[in-house]
Formats: sequence, C-alpha cells, structure tokens
Amino acid sequence: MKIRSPCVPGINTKRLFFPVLAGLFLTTLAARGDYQAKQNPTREHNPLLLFDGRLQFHVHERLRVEYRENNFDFNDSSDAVTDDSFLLQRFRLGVTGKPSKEVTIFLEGQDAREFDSDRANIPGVLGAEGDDEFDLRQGWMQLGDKEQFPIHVKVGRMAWNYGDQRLIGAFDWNNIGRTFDGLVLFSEWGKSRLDFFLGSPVIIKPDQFNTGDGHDRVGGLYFTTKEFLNQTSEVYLIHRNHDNAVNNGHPQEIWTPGLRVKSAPGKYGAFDYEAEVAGQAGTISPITNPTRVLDHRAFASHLEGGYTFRETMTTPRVSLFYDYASGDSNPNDGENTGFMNLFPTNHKFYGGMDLFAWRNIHDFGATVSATFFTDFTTRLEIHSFWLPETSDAWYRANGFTPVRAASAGRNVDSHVGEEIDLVANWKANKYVNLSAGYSHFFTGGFVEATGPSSDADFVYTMLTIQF
Ligand SMILES: [Ca+2]
Ligand SMILES: [Ca+2]
Ligand SMILES: [Ca+2]
Ligand SMILES: [Ca+2]
Repeated sequence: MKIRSPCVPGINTKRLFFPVLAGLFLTTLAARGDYQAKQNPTREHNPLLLFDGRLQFHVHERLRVEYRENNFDFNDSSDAVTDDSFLLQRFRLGVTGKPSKEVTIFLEGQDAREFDSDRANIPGVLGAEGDDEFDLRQGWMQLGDKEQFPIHVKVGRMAWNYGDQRLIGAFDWNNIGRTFDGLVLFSEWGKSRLDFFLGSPVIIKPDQFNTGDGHDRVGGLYFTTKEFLNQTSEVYLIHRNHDNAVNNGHPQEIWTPGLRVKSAPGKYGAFDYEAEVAGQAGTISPITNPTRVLDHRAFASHLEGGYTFRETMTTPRVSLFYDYASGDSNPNDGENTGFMNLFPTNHKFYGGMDLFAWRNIHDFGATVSATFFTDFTTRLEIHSFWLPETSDAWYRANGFTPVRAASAGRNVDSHVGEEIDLVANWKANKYVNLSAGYSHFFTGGFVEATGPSSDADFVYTMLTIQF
C-alpha cells in the first residue's frame, strides 16, 4: 500500500519549476541546434551544448528490473513482501553553466520511482529504493581559478566521492543515490589534491523538498597524491557528529583517520594492488537507546591484489581480496568496537545482493573479469563471509539494519555463507549501457544457528541512457 501525505500547494510550484524550465530549454536548444547545424554543417553537432559550451545540458535515464528471493527472510516456506520483482526508474536532468572561467554552476533534478513492488515505496524501508518525485539532486556553484588563487570553493548540494567510496560515496547503485548540503574547499598542485569538506547528508522526503539533515554533520580532510611509488596514495581524517537516530543509523561522534594506496594502471607489469586501513575513536549510542553513550573504538581494512593476463585475448584479470571490519564483542558493556561504515557505496564491495557492510565482517574473495569485443565485459565474484563477533549483528549494506540482530554471549558458528555474483555489461555506444547480473547466496552455519537459512537469489537487468 502506498502512503501519501496531502498535497501542499507550495510544493507543486517547485515541482513544476524544473519540468517547465526543461521544456523551455529543450525547445530552445532544438531550435538552436537546427540553426547551428545549418551554419556549420561539418562540426560535430551536440544539441545539448549552447553558447560555445558555456551552457551544457545532461539527460540521464536508468531503468532496472530486480527479482529477489529470500534476500530478507532466508526462508523458502515464507513468501515475504521482499520476495518480489519490481522496476526501478530514475530520470535526471542537469545543466552546467560556465558564465566565466572562474565560475561553474550545476543544477540537477531527479525523479526516482519504484514500480510493482509489494513493500511500500518508502526509501530505505525493507530495502525499498522508493519514490522521490522530481526534486533537486544537486545544485552547486564552484568558484576558483588555479592561476589566480590556489583554493577553489564549491558550495551547495553535491555528490561526494572519496577514495574508492568505502566511507564516503554517491551510492550510485541506489535509485536515489546520496548527496550532501555543504561546502568543499580544495587545492590542486602537481599530481596532488587536498580537500576540506563539511556538510550534512540530504534526507529523501518523498512528497516534500529534500533537505540536509541538521542533526548529522560530516567534515574532513582528504589528501590524495600520485607523486610517489607509481601509485595513488591517500591520507584522510573524517569527523561525523550525528546527534539523532531518526535518519542514517546510530547517534555518534566519531573520528575516522585512514590511509589508502592503489597501484597506477600498468606500472607494475601485470600486477596491481590496493589497500586501505581506517581506525575510529569517539562515542556512539545504540539506535534503540539513543541516550546511552558508549565509548567507540574500531578498525577496518581492505587488501586486494590482481593479475591481468595481458597476452590472452579477453585480457582476463584475476584478483584476491580480503575485507575486514571489527565487530562488537558484547552489546551490553560500556563500549562499542564495531566499525561504523559512514556513507559508503557498498554495492561495489561486499556482494551484489547488498547483504553486508564494512562492519563486523570478514570477506575473503576472488574475482575474475574479462573483456570481449572491447565493449562487453563480464565479472565473476566469489565471497566467503564470516563474522568477527557472533554476539554482534549481521548488518546489511546500509551498515545499521541487522539481517540477524545482536545477541549477547551468542557463541555459534561464525560462518555466514558464500555469495557468487556474475555481472555482464554491454556498452552499446557512448550513450547506452546495458547490464545484467545474477547472485546466489549459500547460507552457512551462522544463518542456520540464528533462524531460517534458505539460500537466496537475486537477478537484475539495467538500462542506462545518458547524454
Ligand atoms: Ca522467502
Ligand atoms: Ca512485484
Ligand atoms: Ca523529495
Ligand atoms: Ca560492546
């Protein structure tokens, strides 16, 4: 059942604003494109570029059909609302304006919907990606010119991607994604860049204008350089102060320092590597008891090594990886040692079924990827998941919803299971991309010891068109 709040007259004006503006511009650009084509028939014609490139439009449409079985209940004998197939669609319309060399303005609206699902279309509830009618996804202005002043300023609503997005990312797999209201100051020199960022995650309000969460303030320093050792080297310090459990998990005030290195492509022959370590210190409260304050101390790491068979026709790459994030050994003592995942894009890392986060996890895995005909790629991933602490919960990809809740003193098999993911991607041309995936989860002893333990399946196909 779909729940809707009553219509607010002021909101309608805002909803109409972007489509009307878009309509006006699209009409104008169609007319102008025609004019330009006549004036300059040999130049490659891009109708989305106006005024010598000072105004550029971006259109993005994505459709994904998902089929999920036992991803939530792990129970063949029960047909839960999450055992379902459904369609996720999103449309984005953006415009970049560059009135001068020093100024960039970007505005982007997004309409995201979920069709034919049995669960309510409320973002984040029962894994729903949910509905968010046309709303402002990004709206920022960037000021700066390297030749005149070393620091650039970017202010407004924007997507943040740092490192490999293990702690801060735009969560693009999700139909709605993630943005922040805030500012970034950055400076670039040689092969290095330093960012200072400060902001609040935007909360999705299906029937209202989305706003930044004033109870959740995230800031940090992120330094990245390619100066040393033929690799990208990164050092960061993130601070999060979240004083309310209504959105995005635990109330917490946590400092997260970390390091990340990744080999530059081709610089180590056929070999490549990546490693990241992050520590945490601060305080945290249980979601169910936000007034109880616990000391927080935690650790996480990622290690990966790959080898590419460059002489073989499909240039297959094989890799081995291991991801670890500490768990909490006792939910009832005065401290929490379970790593907090912050704002990641976890779909990239811990299995395509989105059953795990970088929290209370050992993930041992391997991948094999291959490229056929330059535009068709395939990837096979195998994961073996174990819990460092069986008294802590098994957490979903959002990092705080338990698949199986924490239970003090629980001493059972820590083996959660194996997941196999097969993904194929076809980049039909510059504008059209088609992908499909199949995942199977083989449940292990921990699942058997804590409830129903049927295997789970996930299938999707996704079409993206953008220009
Ligand atoms: Ca089921
Ligand atoms: Ca359905
Ligand atoms: Ca909204
Ligand atoms: Ca504890």
